[in-house]
Amino acid sequence: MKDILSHEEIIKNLSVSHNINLEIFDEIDSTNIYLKDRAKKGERIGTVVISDHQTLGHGRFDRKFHSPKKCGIYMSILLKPDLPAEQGVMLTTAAAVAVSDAIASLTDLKPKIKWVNDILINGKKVCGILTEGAINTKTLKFDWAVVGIGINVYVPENNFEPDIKNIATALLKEKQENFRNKLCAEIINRIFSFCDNLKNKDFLSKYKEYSCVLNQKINVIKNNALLPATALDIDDECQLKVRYDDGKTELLNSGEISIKI
Ligand code: BT5
Repeated sequence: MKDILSHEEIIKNLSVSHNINLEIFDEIDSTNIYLKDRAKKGERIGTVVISDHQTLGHGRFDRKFHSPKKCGIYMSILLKPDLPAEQGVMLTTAAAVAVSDAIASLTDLKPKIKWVNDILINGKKVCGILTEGAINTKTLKFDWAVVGIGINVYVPENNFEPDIKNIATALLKEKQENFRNKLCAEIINRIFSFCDNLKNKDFLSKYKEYSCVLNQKINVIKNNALLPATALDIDDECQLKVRYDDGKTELLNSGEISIKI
């Protein structure tokens, strides 16, 4: 069975009314790098870039995102969200719900979201999301934003690289014809529909339902220190409210903090 990324198959499954400009690559350095560069040169909003392989896939803080050939989906979407810059995390949140809903619609899996940008299956990471953008200095809103999504669909032939072998997983054991095309389309449909209504934050309640950190003991990683805490809530700005073991509470902003469950 083959699962080949196909422009035609993805377009066939799109239901969004937006005029999407879809580009597919066999190989690229990074779909985010490419699309950010294009955005700076005036690429039109609604462009979606998908690659079968990335040589320089990256995550937050320039961490590597492994993107082996024919095993995953490495996708970037160019958007112009009507949001103040400080609410950029809303895009990552909406994308996480879109990917989780899309996975749940095509499989029997139960995706969980680890605040703020990881999607897990059975406690292991199957997807990471990275939002990058340019802010207009007059309006302090986004001129554009690129939402980058990396998903492990199949386990690589020689397994995951040693550094992620114990923390990564994939959606499927066996190849399924057109699965990646269908999943891409399901994600694109949902992201564009959430982005049309970002202000009413409909996706936030779903985000909480998918969350695997709420009411759990976690470790907050701050300035290289591990601080034990309990995750209490996710507020309307998608900040994580935690209570440390000494009783103090804090609202965490995704920019600076990582957590371990
Ligand atoms: C992320 O960063 O997880 C965001 C990843 C975004 C990747 C997409 S792919 C399309 C677009 N183009 C890009 O260049 N990027 C975006 P972060 O939360 O910083 O997590 C990075 C960490 O995840 C690494 O340090 C590893 O521990 C782990 N990791 C790396 N590759 C992985 C993989 N394939 N599966 C699971 N975990 C991985």
